[in-house]
Amino acid sequence: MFFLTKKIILDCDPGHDDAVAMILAYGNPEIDLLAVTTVAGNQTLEKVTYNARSVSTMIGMTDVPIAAGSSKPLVQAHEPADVHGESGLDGTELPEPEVPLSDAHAVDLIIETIMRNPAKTVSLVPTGSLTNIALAARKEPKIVDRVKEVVLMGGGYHEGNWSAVAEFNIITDPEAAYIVFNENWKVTMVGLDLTHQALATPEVFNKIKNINTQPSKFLGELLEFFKAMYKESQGFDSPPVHDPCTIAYLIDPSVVDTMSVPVSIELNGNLTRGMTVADFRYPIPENCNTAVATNLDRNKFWELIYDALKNIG
Ligand code: PIR
Ligand code: CA
Repeated sequence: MFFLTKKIILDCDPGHDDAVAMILAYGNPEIDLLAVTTVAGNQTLEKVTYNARSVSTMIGMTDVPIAAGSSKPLVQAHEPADVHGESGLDGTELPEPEVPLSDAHAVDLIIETIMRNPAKTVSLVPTGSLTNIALAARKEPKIVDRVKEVVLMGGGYHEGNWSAVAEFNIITDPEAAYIVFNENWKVTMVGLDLTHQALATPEVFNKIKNINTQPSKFLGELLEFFKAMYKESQGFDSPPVHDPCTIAYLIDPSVVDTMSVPVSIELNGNLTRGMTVADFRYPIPENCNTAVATNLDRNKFWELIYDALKNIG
């Protein structure tokens, strides 16, 4: 099948699964990765930015600009996610970054990249807290009309991981999420309901190992660490690899089923702050510009990951 190349900006906080998203975005020929921007989330801004550059170096991605963004959420204090370890990418030896860091702030690089490209050609793919994206929409409101769509990893309509009802990327900056979900652009939420289907099973580990390249070894080590942490902290036998599900959806929409429903961000609940409240009641309003991901074609998803690794070599 023939797909048109999709231009994307990956805004991330690597992060084990963010690293897999970078690999998929760079290794898949349908994706034109215009920029990688970073945001404090899984670890401090300094650490996740180092990690983004280190992963880029490992996979030979020397031609994609990397810019650092917000070091803090809009309102609350920053809180790292311990499942990624002290470095944010524990479990392997990270290569010394050989790719430069852009002088631009992530927010400016995001705006500049969207405005320089034709309207409705660039998709924004946030896989961390939504701070940079919210700030970009506020600093240059024209981007809202101009982007093709926002496909983000975050939230969940029936699942939480950081509270009973909230997911890490949303609860770490709910005000930013509120801005992003309420702007007049198309937002597809690839949340925990979907990403908890993207489990790195023993079969997946084997397949990755058998590819037998430096990047596949690197990825195998990262996933081993993630697996151990997920077992210890959340009781999973196989760890969910959240972030690349966004990219997989953009490459081939048949990998991820979605449903268009209104989604609102809870800011005030004592128990529910950071919840992504999806309203499945009939009828769905006509002007609904939010959608949620529901079902993953697991085989197609993992095949995309293997192919990307093979392409990277
Ligand atoms: C945070 C993450 C993953 C696992 C836990 N327990 C906490 C990060 C991932 O990088 C992903 O983007 C999202 N946040 C999943 O909640
Ligand atoms: Ca992430």
